Amino acid sequence: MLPYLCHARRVLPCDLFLRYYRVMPNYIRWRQKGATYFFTVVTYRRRPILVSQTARELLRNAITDVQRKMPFEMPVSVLMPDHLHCIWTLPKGDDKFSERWRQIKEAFTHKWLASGGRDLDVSPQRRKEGRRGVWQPRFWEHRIRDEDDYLHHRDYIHLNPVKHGHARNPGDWPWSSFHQHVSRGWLDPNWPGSSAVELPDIPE
Ligand code: NI
Repeated sequence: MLPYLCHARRVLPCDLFLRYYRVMPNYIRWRQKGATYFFTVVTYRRRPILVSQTARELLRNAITDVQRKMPFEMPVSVLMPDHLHCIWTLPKGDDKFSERWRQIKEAFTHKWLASGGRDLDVSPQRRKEGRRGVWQPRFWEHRIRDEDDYLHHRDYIHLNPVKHGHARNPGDWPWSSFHQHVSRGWLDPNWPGSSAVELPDIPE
């Protein structure tokens, strides 16, 4: 996709170079803190419960509560009705993303059920372990390798509402970090327009 910085000065046209610079400092800033990961987290049996106002508030609160106890940054995210994709950067030397997700899912489930949300049946064994039918167990995780990998996953996330048929353009879907990236000048409001975007191969 975009060449590395040392090549950029020589070969890139001016506007591309500027666009490149607008993206880069943030990736470098996040990378210096610790490892960066891409995640996909899915609801139990893909029930489309996540974009109701209640669910959105509960999920946001669950994430910020966990962030307060165990900090991480979430520079890119998108909420779909039955799953979410996001990128996290953890503090240096910290790889406890599973514990963070466990707490986020647990807090959401607890509040969701308390607010009248329904769960689905799980097996008696699962129920004995305290599982409820709200989230699919586990999650998809990928460690971001470099700048290109970061940009591919960022683009994948912002294009997800289009990919799943919920929106014609990334800007049409409200629950996406695309809007923040536009307001900070990192992305054009009409992105991707007619330009081809290289996306990673991700199952969800
Ligand atoms: Ni998706």
